[in-house]
Amino acid sequence: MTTTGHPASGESRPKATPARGRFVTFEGGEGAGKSSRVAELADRLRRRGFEVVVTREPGGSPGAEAVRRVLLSGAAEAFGPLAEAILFAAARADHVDQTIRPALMRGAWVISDRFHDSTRVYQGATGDVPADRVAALEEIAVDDVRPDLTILLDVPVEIGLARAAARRGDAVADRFEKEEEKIHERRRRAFLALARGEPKRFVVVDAAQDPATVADAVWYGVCSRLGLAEKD
Ligand code: T5A
Repeated sequence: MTTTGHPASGESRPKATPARGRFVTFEGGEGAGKSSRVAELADRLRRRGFEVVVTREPGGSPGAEAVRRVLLSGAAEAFGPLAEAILFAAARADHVDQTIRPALMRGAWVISDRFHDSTRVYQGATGDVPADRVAALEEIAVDDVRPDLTILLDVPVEIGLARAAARRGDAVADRFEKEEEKIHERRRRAFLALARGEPKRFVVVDAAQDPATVADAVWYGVCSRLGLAEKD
């Protein structure tokens, strides 16, 4: 029996089926508009009467938020991409156990601003952590809690970085934002390759359009893929 509240410690983890809510993740590069679109989608779903849990990565549970601070400050950068990938996985395991799985098991929708595809892209495809290690960490962290739908907000790198810089103002760019433009380009291509590889899970939305148009495209993707009527 679990007494610690941390089943990822090695005890068997409860399964998120069968009375399971819906799990939607948003992915994309810097400044793609994920946080904005997540909030709008949650509002639309709540107006339909659904319980919706909005969360994010890295973070989404007290333990994972503590790891987020370490990762985004750059404090773990010196240990290399594999160590960072392990920290992202540790944060994700806690996030899944403390936040996502309990919500899904009570039938709520969960919308996460980033999830395991970010590790595949940032630490894997463009961080040089071998794919088999990324897959092994993912298996441990995610277990059976896989997204039903992933919205990839695709935006040209220069537009995304300009939006992120405008929003940041005088604050310093974080560990990943500050990297060279060509790395951001590789990340964009890697996300698109993931989407091509799993077309049933992904919906790719052109996020360079105005916010209302992007929000409508997201809503259409969610309704058409997850069986909701588009209009009230
Ligand atoms: N990471 C994360 C990894 O390396 N591995 C992992 O496994 C995980 C989970 C997280 C960082 O960690 C890395 C990836 C990231 O580098 P973060 O602070 O959580 O960092 O930031 P991001 O997820 O990168 O998100 P951003 O803060 O860059 O931006 P969003 O959420 O995509 O965009 P948003 O909604 O904040 O919008 C940015 C600005 O643009 C405007 C908004 O109003 C806002 O000002 N905007 C638009 N403007 C014009 N047209 C539109 N359509 C717009 N949409 C939004």
